[in-house]
Parts: sequence; C-alpha cells; structure tokens
Amino acid sequence: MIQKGIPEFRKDIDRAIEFLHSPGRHIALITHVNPDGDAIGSSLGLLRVLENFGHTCTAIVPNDFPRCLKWMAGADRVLRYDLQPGRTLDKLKEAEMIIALDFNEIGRIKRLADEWHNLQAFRLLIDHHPGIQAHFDSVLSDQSASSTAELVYRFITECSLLDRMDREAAECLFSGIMTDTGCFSYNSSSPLTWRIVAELIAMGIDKDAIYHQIYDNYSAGRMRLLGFTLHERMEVLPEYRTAYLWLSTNDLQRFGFVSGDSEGFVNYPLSIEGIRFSAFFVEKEDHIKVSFRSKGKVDVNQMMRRIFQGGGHVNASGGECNESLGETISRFRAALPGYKAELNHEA
Ligand SMILES: [Mn+2]
Repeated sequence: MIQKGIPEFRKDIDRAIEFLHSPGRHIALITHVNPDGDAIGSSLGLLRVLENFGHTCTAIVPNDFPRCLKWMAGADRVLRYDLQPGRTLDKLKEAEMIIALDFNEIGRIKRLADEWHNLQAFRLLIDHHPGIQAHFDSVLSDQSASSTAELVYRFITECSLLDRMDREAAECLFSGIMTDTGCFSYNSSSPLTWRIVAELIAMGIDKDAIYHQIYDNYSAGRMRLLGFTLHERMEVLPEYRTAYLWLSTNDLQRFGFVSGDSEGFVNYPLSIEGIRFSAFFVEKEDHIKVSFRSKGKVDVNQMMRRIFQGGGHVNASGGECNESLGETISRFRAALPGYKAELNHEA
C-alpha cells in the first residue's frame, strides 16, 4: 500500500521490530524539550498503537507542552521530568526499550541527558532531523520526511501493527504531520506524505476538528501579543530579503504569556512579499531562544549552526544564545552580510 521511494538512514530496524513482535514489553517513549505537535503527536500515536497491541508504555517529556495539544489520547498520562524526576527515572530504568522521537542529539532532552548513559534498555530512534545518531541501537531516520509522525506511520506499517491503529492514534499522527508542515505549506511535497494522510483520514479522523483544536484555541492575550509583535517588534531588511521579530521578558509579561503563545510567530514575516528569511528572538530566564525559518534553498540549518551553534532543517531551525537580547540581535545582524548572496540568489 505505502511505497517507499525516499532515501533514508536505517540501522538494525529489524531488531527493533523483532523486539516489539511479542506483546508485554515495557516501553518508554521520550521526546525533546519544549515538545511541539510532532513530538507529542508521534509519541502518543505510537504509544497508543503499542498499547493496543499489548505493550505497557510510558510517554516522557522533559517539560510542559502547549495546551492546544492536550486533547490527544494519552496526553493526561504524559510524565514530565521537570515535575516528577524520580518517577520518570524509575520508568526509564524499568523500560526494556526506549523509543526516542523527533530528536537525535541527546542534549535535546536537557537534564535527562545526564541519565541517558546509565540506562540499560534497547534504544530505538525515529527522527527526521539531520545529525549523528550515535547513542542508539536501532535507527529509522529520514531527513526528507515531513515529520516524525510520518515516520512513525511507516514504522508501524513495517511492524505489521497498522491493524492496531485506531482513530485516536490516527488523530495524534495527523496532528504531528499537520503541525510540522505548517498545515501542509512546507516539507510536504512528497506524494508519500499525502498517501499517509489519506490513510489517516480513512481511519475516521475529523481533520477540520483537529485543525480547530490546535489553531483556534488561543487566548485573547496571545492574539494581542501577536499584534504587538508584528507592529512594534519587527524589523524588515529588504536588502537581505530578511525580517526578524523579538520579544523581551517584559513584553511577554505585559501580555500574560504562557508556554506556546509565541508558537508560529516566526512564520509571519515570510508572508511579506520578497522576504525569504525570518528570525525570531525570545528572551527567556537565562538565554535567548532563536528560531529561523526560510523559503526555498535558503539553508537556515547551516546558518543556525554557524551563528548560534543550533540546528534543525533546511527551512526551519532553532538555537540558543547566552548573550543579552541586544547582543544576540547584533550577532545576527553582523552575520547577515556573509549570506547576502545566498539570500538574494534566484527567486
Ligand atoms: Mn518534527
């Protein structure tokens, strides 16, 4: 049914499939800090299928995830390491298999990374980020995949567990694909992605209701913060076909910011005619969070690596800076001339 035509990296996937073949395994699923729709959707979608088959699973996150994702089946059982470190560690130590989803650098699980090397479990990675997949016994990685949720669907297919996927699991995986592609506006040109989406819709999900759950559930404060950001905190640099946004902790407090409120802001400048590169700087307690987005061949993974030692995908990347907000923006602006040719190359 699903044809694979995309280059991917795999390591000992058969061992992972074999491992899952008989029910009753204890499995922990873990994803990255500040989990997004793909991280949570992949984790809960896979968890649901594995539990439907008869495995015992725990989903673990380093910290909280946005409220607009908490309707997903199993979201109320997700263990947060920042709230329950002891219980989370116990679950990881009990697990015979740990499945890491939507990241490959151990630093992405923050303080849990210190514990990683003491764990005995078999480790499977399912991910679509560029990077090194050391630290894992089995790997299913495909940088050209729309999302980890898409890879989870492919993995479930290979495990012959599609018959264990119910509507709730399909809702989780659809949410992962939808959010990681900006509602199918990027990273979604592969026919395979759409075939998988078609299969998920055939399982009875209500895609419009899912869209409303995720995108039409903002607080009034979040909408005002967006308006303020675009009006007062946006700089457009036509000579670099670039625009950037920034928010200080004072700005965030003024609008009653809660986690997830600035999700997606970084995409707005790309709607300006001619703009191909967008950056967003948010002041956190002890660092500046940096997000890059781009269109076409402008490689913001490389830019993020060189300027802020972060990374991600060609068109979406993230990083951190330990300087002040002003210094971070100065560092960014100072780097732009070096990319002028790339930013102005072709349409
Ligand atoms: Mn992802």
